[in-house]
Amino acid sequence: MSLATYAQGQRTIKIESGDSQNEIIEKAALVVPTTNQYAYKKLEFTCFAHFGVNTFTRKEWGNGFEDPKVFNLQNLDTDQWCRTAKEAGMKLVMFTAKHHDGFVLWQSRYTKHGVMSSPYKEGKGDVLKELAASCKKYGLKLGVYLSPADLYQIENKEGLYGNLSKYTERVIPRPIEGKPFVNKTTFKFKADDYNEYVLNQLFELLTEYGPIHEVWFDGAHPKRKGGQKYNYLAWKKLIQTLAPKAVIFGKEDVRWCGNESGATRESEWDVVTFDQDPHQMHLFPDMHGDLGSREKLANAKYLHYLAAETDTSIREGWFYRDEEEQKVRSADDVFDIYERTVGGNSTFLLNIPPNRDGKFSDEDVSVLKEVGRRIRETYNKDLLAGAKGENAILDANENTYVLGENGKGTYTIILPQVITLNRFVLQEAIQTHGQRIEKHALDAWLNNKWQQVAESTTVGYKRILRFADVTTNKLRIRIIEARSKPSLSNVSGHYYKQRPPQLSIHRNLDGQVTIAPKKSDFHWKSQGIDYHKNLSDTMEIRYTTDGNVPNENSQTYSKSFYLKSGEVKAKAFETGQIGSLAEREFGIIKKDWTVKGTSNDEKKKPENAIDGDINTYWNSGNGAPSITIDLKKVKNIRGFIYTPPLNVKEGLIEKGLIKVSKNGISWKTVQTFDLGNLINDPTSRTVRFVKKVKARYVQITSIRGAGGSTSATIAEIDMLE
Ligand code: FUL
Repeated sequence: MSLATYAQGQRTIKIESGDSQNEIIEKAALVVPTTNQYAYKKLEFTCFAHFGVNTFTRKEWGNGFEDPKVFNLQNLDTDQWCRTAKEAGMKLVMFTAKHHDGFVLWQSRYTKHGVMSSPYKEGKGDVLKELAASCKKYGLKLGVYLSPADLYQIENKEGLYGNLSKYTERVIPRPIEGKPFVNKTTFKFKADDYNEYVLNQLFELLTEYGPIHEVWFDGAHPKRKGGQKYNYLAWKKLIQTLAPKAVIFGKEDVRWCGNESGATRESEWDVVTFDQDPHQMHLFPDMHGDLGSREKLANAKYLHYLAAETDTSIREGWFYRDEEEQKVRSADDVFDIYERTVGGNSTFLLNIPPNRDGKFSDEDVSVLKEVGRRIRETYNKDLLAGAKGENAILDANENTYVLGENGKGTYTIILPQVITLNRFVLQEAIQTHGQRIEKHALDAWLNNKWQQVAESTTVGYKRILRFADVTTNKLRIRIIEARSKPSLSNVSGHYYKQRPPQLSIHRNLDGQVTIAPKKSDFHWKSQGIDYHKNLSDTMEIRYTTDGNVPNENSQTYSKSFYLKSGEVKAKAFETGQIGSLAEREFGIIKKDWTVKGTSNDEKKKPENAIDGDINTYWNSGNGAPSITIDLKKVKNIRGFIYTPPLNVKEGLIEKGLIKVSKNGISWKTVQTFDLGNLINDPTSRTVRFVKKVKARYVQITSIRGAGGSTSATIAEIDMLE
C-alpha cells in the first residue's frame, strides 16, 4: 500500500503484510498523539496520593477483610495536599478512590465498604469530594485510581467479583432510590455483576466530582476469583462519553514505564507496537525493555501512540506508614528523577502518601517545596533569550517548528553574549509530526572550534540534556538520525546550581564499607564531573555508624572501613553546601554462613541467597519453598532484610514464616510476615521482629507466593543484629 494513503496525524497505523522496513519507519513517523494525550504530556509533573485503609493498618496491600472502622480519619486537609503539589509545580492529583482492598473513599451508592461506614464525619465524609474542591481552588486537574482488583468483592460472601453471574444487558447507572443523579445520561451494556459494579462506580466518579482528566487502571492483582474478566470496551465507552478530556492509564492512552523505582529508559518511544488493533483490546500487558527502536518496529502489526508515565513514591512503599522507619526521598533524588522523566519523554507521577492526620507529612512537604524551587530556578529562565537562529525553535511557541532534511538537521544558535549553561532542553513538534529523532548532539563553540558537550537518543515531547558547565556564545544542535524529516519545535538553555553529589554506600562480603558518589544511573552522566578524581580537593564525605545524622564534625571518609553490622549514614560537604543523607543498614557478615534448600537448577542454588550479590537468586523449584541458614554462631537477631530479584516473578514471598533454632534440632516459631506489591516493586523489605531472638539457625518458609506462585525465591537475605 502506498504511503500516500496515510495522512499525517494518525494515532494508530496498521502495518500491511507487504510493507518494507522503510515503509514501516515512514509510517511510524506519521503517528501522533490525540488532543487528550498531548494535553496530558504537557502536564509533565503530577501528584499521586495513596490513601485508604492501608494508611491506618500500615500495610502495603490490604486484604479486603478490613473493618471500615480502621479508617479512623479525624482530620483531613486536602487544601494542604494541593497547595504543596502546586508549589512543587505539579499539575494534576491522582487519587486512590479505590485501592485493591476495595474500600471506597467516596460516598458510593453501590457499596457500604468505604468511608460511609467509617468514623470519618460519622460516615458522612467524602474524601474525594474534599479533594475535588481543593483541586479546583488551586487550579489542579484531578485523576481517579479505581483498582480493577477488589479484594472486598472477592472475599465477602455477597461479593460481586468472580461470582459467576451472567452477562446480561444492564442499564448504567443502576437507579438507587432516594439518590438520583443530576446527570441523566444512561448507558446499556452487556455486563456481569462485577463489571456493572465498576461501571456504576465510574459513573459516580466521572459525573459527581468535576472534570476528571485521567482514569487509572492498575494492572496488579493480589488475588483473582471465578475467572473474572473485565469488559474494558464498555468501561472505555462510558469514560469517553462522561469524561471526554480524560486519558486512560494502563490501557491505550497512557502506559506504565515498567518499574516503580523511578528508573528511566535511555530512549523512551511513544510510538509503540501492538499485535492487534489496540482500539479493540480489553487487556493491555505491561511493556518492558525496548519498545520503539527500528528493530522493534520491524515486527509490528500496529503502530500506536502510547504516552509513557513514570510513577514512583517519595516514601518507601505507596502508603504512609510512619515518621521513624519509612525513608523519604531527598530533594536531590526527586529533582534527578524529575529531570530524567520529564526530560526523558515521560510524565512524572510522584506519590506523596497522606498521613493518618490527613496531611502530607512535614518532611515530604519540605522536599516538594525545595524541588519546586529548583525547577523554577533552573527552568523558568531561558538563557537563550535574544539569541539568533531558527526563530521557530527559539520562540517558545509549541505551534511553530523547523523541519529538517530526511533523517537530519543542523541548527546554530548565536547568543548576544557569553553564557554559562549545563542544561539544554529540546522538544519535537509531536502534535503534528510525532516522535522522529533517534539520535542528536549538542555542540558548543569553545576555543575557536565546535566541541560536543552532550549526545543522546530520542527527544519526543521533551529531552533535557545534562552536562558539565559550558561557557560559550555559540551552540549547535545536530540531529544525527531521525525517521523522515525531524521537526524541532523548541529549544532552551539553562543553568542548574550544582549541589554536592548523592552518595551510595556498599559493603563487601568481608565487611569493608565503601562510600562513593552515586554512579550515574540509567546512562545519565553525572554532569560530566568526575567526583572520584576530585574527591579530596572539592568535596568531603562525612559519616557516622551510631545512628546520628552526620555533620561537619563527623568522621571524614578517606578509605573503606570494616563494619560488623549496623547502620551507616553519610553526607557530602562541598564549599559550604551540604548534600543529602545517604543511609544503609547492614546485617551480620555472611561470609561463613551455610545454607540448605532445594532447587531445580544450579543457577538458582540456595547459596545465591547469601552471596551478597543481588543479581543471583535462589528458587526452590519443585521442593519445599523453604530455606535454612546456619549463621555458625548464636546471634541476637532483631529482624531481617528480604531482597527479591529484579525481573523475576516466580516465587516472590508475599506471606512467610520465620522459625529459629539454637542447635538445629528444636525449633521455635518467631512470626509470620506479609509483604505486598513485590512483582511491580521488587525492592528490599525489612521485617523487624516484635522482640529479639537468640538463634544460630534461621528458617524462612514461603506460605504464599506472589501471583499464586508455589515456589520461593530470594536474591539476598540479611539478618539484623
Ligand atoms: C501497583 C499497586 O499494586 C500498588 O499498590 C500501587 O498502587 C502502584 C501505583 O501500583 O501496581
